[in-house]
Amino acid sequence: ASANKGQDQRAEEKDNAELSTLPPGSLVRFRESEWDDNVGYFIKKKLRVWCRMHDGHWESGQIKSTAGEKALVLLSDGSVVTVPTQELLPANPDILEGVDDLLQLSYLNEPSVLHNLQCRYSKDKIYSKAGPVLLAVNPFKDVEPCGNDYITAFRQKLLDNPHVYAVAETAYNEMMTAKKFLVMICSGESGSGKSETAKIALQYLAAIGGGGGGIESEILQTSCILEAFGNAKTAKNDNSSRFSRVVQLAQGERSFHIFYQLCSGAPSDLRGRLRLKKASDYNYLNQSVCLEIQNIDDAQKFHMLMGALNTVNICKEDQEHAFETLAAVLWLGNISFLVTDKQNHIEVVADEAVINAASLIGCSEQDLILALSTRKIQAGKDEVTRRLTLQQAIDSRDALAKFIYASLFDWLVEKINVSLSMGKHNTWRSISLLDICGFESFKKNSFEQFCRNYANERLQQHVNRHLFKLKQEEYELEGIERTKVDFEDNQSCLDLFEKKPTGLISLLDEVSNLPKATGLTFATKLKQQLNAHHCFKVDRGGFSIRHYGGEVLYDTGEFLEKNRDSLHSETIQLLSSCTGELPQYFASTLLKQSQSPQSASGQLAMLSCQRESVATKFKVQLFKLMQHLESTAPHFICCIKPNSKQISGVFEKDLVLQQLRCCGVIEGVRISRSGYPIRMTHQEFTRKYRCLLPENMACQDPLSMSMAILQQFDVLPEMYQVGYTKIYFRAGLIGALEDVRKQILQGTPGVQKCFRGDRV
Ligand code: AD9
Repeated sequence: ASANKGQDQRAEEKDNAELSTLPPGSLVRFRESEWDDNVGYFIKKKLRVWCRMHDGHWESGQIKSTAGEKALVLLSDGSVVTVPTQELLPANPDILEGVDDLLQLSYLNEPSVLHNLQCRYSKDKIYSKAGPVLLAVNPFKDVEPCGNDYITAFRQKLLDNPHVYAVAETAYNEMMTAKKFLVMICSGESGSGKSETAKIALQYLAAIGGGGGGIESEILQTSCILEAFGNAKTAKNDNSSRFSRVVQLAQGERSFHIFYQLCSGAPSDLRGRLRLKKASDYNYLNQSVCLEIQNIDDAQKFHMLMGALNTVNICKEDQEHAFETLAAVLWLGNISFLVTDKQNHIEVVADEAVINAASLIGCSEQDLILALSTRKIQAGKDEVTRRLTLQQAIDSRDALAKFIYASLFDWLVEKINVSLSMGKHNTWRSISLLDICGFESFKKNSFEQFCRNYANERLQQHVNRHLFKLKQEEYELEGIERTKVDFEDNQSCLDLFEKKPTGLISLLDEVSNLPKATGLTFATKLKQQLNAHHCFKVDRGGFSIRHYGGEVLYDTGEFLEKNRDSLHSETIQLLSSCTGELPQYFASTLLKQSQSPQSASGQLAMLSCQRESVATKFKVQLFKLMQHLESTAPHFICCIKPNSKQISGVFEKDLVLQQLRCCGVIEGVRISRSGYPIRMTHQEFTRKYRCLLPENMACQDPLSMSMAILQQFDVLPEMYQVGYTKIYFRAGLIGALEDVRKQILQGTPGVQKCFRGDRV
């Protein structure tokens, strides 16, 4: 670590000397007029530049000469090209290659940032810092050292390189000293490594905060359980954290791991009790022609899961209930319908699927058949029973399966929390780990991407507020001067989603409530209401939104079906009358949540028409999450996927650049460096450095004393700003003051004089 520091310092010194003739602005900005003025300097000093080629990629080279707007550039492969000077950007000196923190780069343009990350990645250094944000580039193999020795090294501050452990250590210390609520936010696109990173952080926190009572291993084993029930194979990630994919799968993808684990790993007595078949026999699993994941043994994973459930103290009875419920979901998916008339009305085929599903949830076959094939409606004062059409019956069956699975997941989380006795612990300080789904843009984007990207807009605003707005507001409050750094606020895009009654979510709910509406009806409604919004465009039968991460085209085709939560009173009634412990519990939880003061049957009727749409539920949950985040001090980890093939050693620059833009990294570094990254209250500063003042000066108020210390040591005015309550420093200044303080305290002769003469 100290060798690194020495190297960084030398790099900084050399770099500063080389760049002393450049105007200060060019250190933080690229594409500025100063750069054009300094092309001559780059030629004279034979400095490297980045040169944008015809296809848009950047090559490094040296300018040989310029003529008008053109430059002759010698590329590193020996070839010479002529390019317009506006296609050149300054490159960093070699000595800065692969620095730990992007803040240390002299030039912060995109090719320089990418080059730095690629250099580090090629040496298996997957973590870097971008000011306050940790960047983690997915290695797709085991690289950065983890484990107990390293935990101890970070704990004892023997290591200080960028690492998830270092972030967890800082958060832990902040929590213990300031007794605050902390959150570590892992963001990034699917497959970028958020969950793995969160697990590494959890490993560190469990090791240092577990208290040796065995709770560490319980906490770590929860990942195994939550992954089995909450993760699935997708096209982008073999182990992706997902939601709602029980009834419908895309080609090549799988449902939640637990189904396959159960089908291949359950011991024979359990198989018998659940009447379990092979995964390929279930419609919910065989529709995507993908039953296995390369190099993954589902049966072995099932045994590991059983071990984890035991470690977390989920009792055998509860485990059995959970497996019964899973088998019930699979059998529900095998229930089929027979069309009996021209109106498409159906009858349920009373086969083994009905028999097994009914027996596993604990109801009679007849009750299950009625709930899936009929609906009671009010006709005046009378209640009449209508038969369902094929599509209605399928929707009703699938809605029941989804509800049971979602409830099972919530129940499991609840059980784990109770088992870990979360409720009994002090909650006046905590560290939360947020592993949030990342921004997504495919060729075809549907309701799932709509929800994800909306959540990411919100999260981005949170990041913006912290990294940009709060910082600027603080400077203003402190009454200090500072050049404003522009950043794009995404409030208007959020308004597009949230405004009532004409935002996307309100309009989606309005159209979803119309029984005969289609995706086209929705698209037409949007066109009428939102065409004037600058983030919105009706596009190719759907619509597109200008997100902070780029424009995304949404296909309205399945929006309405996915947004409707078609769980009807018949199905809720069925569950509440079941003898199965979990189905009954799920129905009663649902009723409690409705908080209706009516009688039970009245409640059921109310509930089926009052149930919120999926988008609205998502929005409410997101608001709760944001409320929690607002009350916590955040630490950001931005995970980056280096290639789309999920393989190690390949770094696709365009893909990485797009992600850096999406998570606002480049903007974040700019603002951090253009400001004064180190701050202290006047009290803190004077407490530490009053020893540097002659005794007769060390008794004024803190602000005057701060000023006196700075004057005493002749600190350059551009190195600091004095606010009303705090003092702000450029990076590097405190280190210099610290050295002098140490030497004065050690009584090194002549130090003060030398320090003053050199000026900080
Ligand atoms: V999703 O939004 O849930 O689809 P994540 O969470 O971003 O996604 P995940 O953590 O699941 O991605 O990582 C994807 C895969 O990358 C993992 O299954 C590992 O094979 C691989 N990975 C990620 N991070 C690391 C790491 N630090 N070391 C080794 C890693 N492999």
